[in-house]
Amino acid sequence: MQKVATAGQAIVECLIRNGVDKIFGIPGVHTYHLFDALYERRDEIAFIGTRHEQGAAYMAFGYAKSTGKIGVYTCVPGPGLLNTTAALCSAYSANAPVLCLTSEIPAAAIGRGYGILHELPDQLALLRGLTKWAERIDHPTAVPRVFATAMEQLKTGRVGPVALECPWDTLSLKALVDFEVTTRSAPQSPPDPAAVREAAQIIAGARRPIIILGAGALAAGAEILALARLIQAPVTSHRSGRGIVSEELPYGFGFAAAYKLWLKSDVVIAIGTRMELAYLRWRTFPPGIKIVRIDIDPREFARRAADVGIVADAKLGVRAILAALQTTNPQRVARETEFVNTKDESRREIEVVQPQLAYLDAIRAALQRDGFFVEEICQVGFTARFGFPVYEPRTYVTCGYQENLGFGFMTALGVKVANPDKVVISVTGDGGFMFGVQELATAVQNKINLITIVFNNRSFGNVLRDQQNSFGGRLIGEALTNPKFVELAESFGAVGYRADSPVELKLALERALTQNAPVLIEVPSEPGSEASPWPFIRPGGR
Ligand SMILES: Cc1ncc(C[n+]2csc(CCOP(=O)(O)OP(=O)(O)O)c2C)c(N)n1
Ligand SMILES: [Mg+2]
Repeated sequence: MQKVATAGQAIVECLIRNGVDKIFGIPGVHTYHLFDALYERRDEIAFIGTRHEQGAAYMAFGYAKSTGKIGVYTCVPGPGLLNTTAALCSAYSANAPVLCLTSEIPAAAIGRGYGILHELPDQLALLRGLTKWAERIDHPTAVPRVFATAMEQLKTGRVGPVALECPWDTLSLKALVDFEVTTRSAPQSPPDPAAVREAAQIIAGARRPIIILGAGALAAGAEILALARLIQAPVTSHRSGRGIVSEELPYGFGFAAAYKLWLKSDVVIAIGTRMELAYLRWRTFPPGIKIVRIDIDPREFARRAADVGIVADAKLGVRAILAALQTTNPQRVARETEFVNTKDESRREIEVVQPQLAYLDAIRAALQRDGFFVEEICQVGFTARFGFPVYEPRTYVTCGYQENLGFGFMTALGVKVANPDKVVISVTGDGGFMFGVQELATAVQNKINLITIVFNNRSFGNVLRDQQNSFGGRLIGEALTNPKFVELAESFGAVGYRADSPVELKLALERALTQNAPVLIEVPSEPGSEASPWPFIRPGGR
């Protein structure tokens, strides 16, 4: 199809052609022509305005992370863009397909240093440093081609965020645009048969194999479960890979439980993961353990060497291994009872992490198995990583290795927009929640009816504990004076409850689930009153 369009109209046309039906953001003079084009197509693509650009970017992140679909946000260049960078680097660290659409100063002024409204010295370089791929759109006719590459970057190989900037004046430039661009997506190369044979040989010889998953394995759940059954291996994950193999099954392990078997393992099969769990959290490798890795990103094998590295999509890689094992896998002793017992034992051990675990039990009981749980950098969030069982892929939403405080509530809003019929629960500390409190207005205005539980210990609790334990109680920067959260929620037009115990939280959640509005539940506690979850995240000390 050819038609006369501004660059703004061409961008919106390309968004729609690529199945995008939601866009988050804040308008400004540099993006008016993009917004006018969005107005024209408002029946096909819904715009959701936020109260700060970080909210828009986190919402796009939550949308993408919880679905695997492209999450799109738009912002003005310079400060608007800079406001989104923590979310953008989260999308990078959590392998989420987020598309950032921003503008630029007028094309002819770029790089000249006039000091034009929202000018940055080299915005494109900044974008390239924060994303998998970034490009400038120089002319309306270039939009379909640039977009095609952006989509390819978003959908193929290792997933990550992408950014496009289109200068202020270019957005309103009109031209005859041809939208029929053909992309030549490279076909997925099959895994190297020699590497597969070698991997299968190692796995066939393993007596106590273990499987560790990351975000790269999200689409390979059925194959991985088949492999786990065939070789009688426990399956675990640090964050993003949780729920790929349900923790309801004997094979699905939270990492605290998996650690108990890790130390006795002889082969690890790591699929679509950087292996942060083994290298940075557990840090102890069982002597002589063999490492087999499957990863679509060949650079991973340069970072962390493997005995056998298979460059492949997780599904194709595991399928190939399964096929190779058909003839070589030995008769194996069933380990299901051992697995169930190990998990029971681990559950008894983690019971000490109170009151967080009791609150998480109340949440798990209230949340349907396919409901979404969005973690945070807080005491309950840290505990959830090993103490909140996950049953479905993508339902445990994390920010990956950035661990940026405050991501949770805003990300959860995007999760709810993408999954309006599912229950979405955001857990957050008082500190983290206040990073995005203004987006309560966005939730109310757009009827984004999520449930947010604010654990209010009137402090940056993790900092408080660290300063107490490692700095002799020289407390600085940890104490927080907070608003009255229930009244705060109500003043925004949301529903506010308070729960003083796990039993009360359970009741509050039951009420929350019947509300047709965003709900905030405040759970107050004394500063420093939570047991440390860290011994189970990083065994042997921080
Ligand atoms: C963007 C960012 N800033 C600062 C930190 C450092 N940090 C980690 S945990 C934490 C305290 C969190 O406090 P709160 O949200 O109240 O949770 P709590 O630990 O009290 O449960 C801080 C400041 C961080 N991880 N990310
Ligand atoms: Mg706190």
